[in-house]
Amino acid sequence: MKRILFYILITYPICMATAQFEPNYDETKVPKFEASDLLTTFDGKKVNDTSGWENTRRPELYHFFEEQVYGKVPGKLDSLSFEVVEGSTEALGGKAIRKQIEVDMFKNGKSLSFHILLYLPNNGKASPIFLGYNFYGNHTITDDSNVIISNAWAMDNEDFGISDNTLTKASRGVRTHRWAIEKIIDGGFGLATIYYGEVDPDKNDFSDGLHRLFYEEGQTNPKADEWGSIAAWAFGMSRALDYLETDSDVDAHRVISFGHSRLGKAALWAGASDQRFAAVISNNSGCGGAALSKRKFGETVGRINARFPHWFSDTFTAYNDNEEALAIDQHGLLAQIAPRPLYVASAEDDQWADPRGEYLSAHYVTPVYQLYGKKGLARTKMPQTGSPVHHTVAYHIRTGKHDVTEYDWEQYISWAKKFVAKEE
Ligand code: GTR
Repeated sequence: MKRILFYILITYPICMATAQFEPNYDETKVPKFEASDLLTTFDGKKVNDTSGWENTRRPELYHFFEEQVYGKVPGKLDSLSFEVVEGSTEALGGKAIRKQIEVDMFKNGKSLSFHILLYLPNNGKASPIFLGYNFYGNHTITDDSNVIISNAWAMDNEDFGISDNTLTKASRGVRTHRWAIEKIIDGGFGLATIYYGEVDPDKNDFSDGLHRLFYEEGQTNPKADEWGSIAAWAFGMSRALDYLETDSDVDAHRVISFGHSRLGKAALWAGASDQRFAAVISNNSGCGGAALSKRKFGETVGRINARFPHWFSDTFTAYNDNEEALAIDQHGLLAQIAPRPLYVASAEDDQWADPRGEYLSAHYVTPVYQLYGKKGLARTKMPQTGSPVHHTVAYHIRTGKHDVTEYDWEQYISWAKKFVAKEE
């Protein structure tokens, strides 16, 4: 008896504590909250036109996310250089041009390089581009044996034959299903991709990657309101865009920032912080991406900061289990893309990313697009699975898990043809 009592006394508090930390997947348990009005400034002034949006509200939203969520970039690079290190006009059976570009970033006597893998339609035109990071190296997105294998740190993955944090040819082509290259090229678009680990290795260690270039003498970590990894990845996308602007085979006014999951968060922040991106696609970006934090559905701010302490600025931890204190929710991030085309996509089995929270967030930006006479997602009700809504703001939810599928790409391509590519 005593033993049973002892067991209950010991396990009860543990069970209670875990129960409290179980993710919520029950819509009836979502806290009541009002999403702040995007067209009212933090000090209560109404925004009625595009100049009020561009000169007052959008900058204050940007500064909020910069200071409270992703962190400030502590300055500019000293210099930047590009070199096309490999190329072919006979890629993908002759339908594409391939280029591999080394981008070198210099600051405070230190440097860091990353590689862009670029495929372009072999049609003699300057092409619009999808630009997005990959998780395991440029060589994983295609079977093309000419793709250079990165020597940057990589997450071990037994299924992909990656061990000792080193990429080898064992992982060539393991992620082809996530990149519909042929469809992209046939649709008249180019694809530019970068291994995100070359810009900042995805681990809680600020001694490597981009951050270290910006340190002052003796500094080992970014300051509390400075950038985490997501902002570093976003910065890398902008430097890739710097290169694309120099490439006459690219229509640099039509570069779409694309990303999946954590890299979808980075794609959104890149689009918000760099107005040169023509459009943004968030694929299953979830918490800290498109999803509303105040719903506390699936992944929460506390959870993401505990598991990935290096992704956001330290200031974001003030909202751990305290989402209601956010002056603006993630719809304030999506709104910064306006009036540029924005696509948010979810997957049914990806409840961790809160599909409903992703949809609502995109829905709430509608009034901002209306200021520009553009169409958003007027209905509060989510579209049915497999019934995409394509306006300047677009959304779909598909069947299946957290991933990027052929279906997702088919949607992005047909939407981008209409809203991003140049009319003939
Ligand atoms: C999860 C994380 C998500 C999402 C995802 C991914 O573990 O909780 O926010 O970013 O990783 O990037 O695949």
